Amino acid sequence: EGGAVLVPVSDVGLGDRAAEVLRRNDLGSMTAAAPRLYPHMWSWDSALIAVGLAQLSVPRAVTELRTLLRAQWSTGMIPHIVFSEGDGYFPGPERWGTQAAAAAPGSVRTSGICQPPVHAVAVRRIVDAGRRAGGAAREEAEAFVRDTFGAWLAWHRWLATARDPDRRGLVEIYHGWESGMDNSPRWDRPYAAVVPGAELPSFVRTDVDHVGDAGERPTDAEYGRYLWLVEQLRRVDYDDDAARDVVGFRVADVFTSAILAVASDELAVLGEELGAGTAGDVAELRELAARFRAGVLSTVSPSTGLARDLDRRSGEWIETETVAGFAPLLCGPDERQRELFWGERWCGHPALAHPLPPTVSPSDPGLQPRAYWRGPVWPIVSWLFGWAFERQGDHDGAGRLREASLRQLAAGDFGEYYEPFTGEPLGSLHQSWTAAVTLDWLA
Ligand code: 9YW
Repeated sequence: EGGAVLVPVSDVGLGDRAAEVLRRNDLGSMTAAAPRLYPHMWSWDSALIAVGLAQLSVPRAVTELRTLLRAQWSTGMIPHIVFSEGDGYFPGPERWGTQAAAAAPGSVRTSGICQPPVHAVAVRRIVDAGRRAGGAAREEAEAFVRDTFGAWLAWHRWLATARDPDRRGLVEIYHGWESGMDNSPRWDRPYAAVVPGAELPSFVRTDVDHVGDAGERPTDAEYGRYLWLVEQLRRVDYDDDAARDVVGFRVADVFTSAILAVASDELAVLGEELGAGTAGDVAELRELAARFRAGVLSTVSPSTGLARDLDRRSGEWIETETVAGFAPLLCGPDERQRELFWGERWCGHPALAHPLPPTVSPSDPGLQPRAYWRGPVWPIVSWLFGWAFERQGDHDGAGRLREASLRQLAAGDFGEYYEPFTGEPLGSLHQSWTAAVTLDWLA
């Protein structure tokens, strides 16, 4: 990134450094997910970034989410990337070709897929921060909810219809990118069935130029499949019904489903508190919360106690032991899962640098400690569980995750992800959402 070098950690506190990262990545009305690797706005990043911004400036946090909503499709979908003027990221807007999609917005360039719906969690945080600050901040936060309640509701409705046509209470995804956990071993089997056609236009990756070691990123073969799915969706102009028939990857994602459940509850409470939406809207959100929570619970493996994704194309359960297996714990209290979470197959594993959930169980020999979603600890994942624990009244659990995370983050690099056994920051440094959740933990 341009500009001066960040001041050493000894000179200023961790919170000041985190705020500085968000300031530097600020593009005006959106925040780049990372200075070089990700020069655009990502959907679930922007929500978590708003959680951090709310601690610095409620109006700036509101602006972040208003920018995201300007990119919402007429179907209700919130796209996973809103492109800035910046370049250096592939696939960019030309490759996505979403201008041909009937539902895409006219004035903003976006991708054509989505990401987990954590946004209502951020809206709640913004309202709470506004109320603490009082005065104009409170008014702005509350007005924001009244203005945008319908847009968030449309987003949840779209997920519950276009992506759960059989009403199983599980959100289907058409691309690993939609899960936010791009190359998680959860997706290995479904991706094995994705065979890029000869018609796949050639491509040059740029992501590997921005990290020290390409081994921390997905492989070229993985990228070929990612782009083939984009190609399949593009050919049907991202039409929801057509996409379902043509796309080579269709998986019911249990983690996204848990987020939809808990975020629907949050949105219902906000609607009620602020008199936004009708009583019917609030009741509908509560129904969604119940339906998706039941869907999540229906996937739990009796033998491992972990929730599973379902490959809709092969009909098979996905049994890999990843952090997504704790989806039930994210959307409600669950004693058996809580024990597993702190137990020695997970956060209590003796070899971990910090008692935090890695993306793959440290007892699984397949864990790759430096490889993206195949083993490293992602601070935002720890934050989501801490937030959920707090919400469930488990202050002890939330406090443990907060303390361990702040120790992991103390050097002030704000890594995209961390090596679980050494605590080394990996991927992009000065990652916006890592800085943002740090600010929330410090508040
Ligand atoms: C990519 C921005 C995004 C996150 C995803 C993460 C990564 C982008 O970065 O994906 O091109 O690989 O997997 O969850 O939103 O931080």
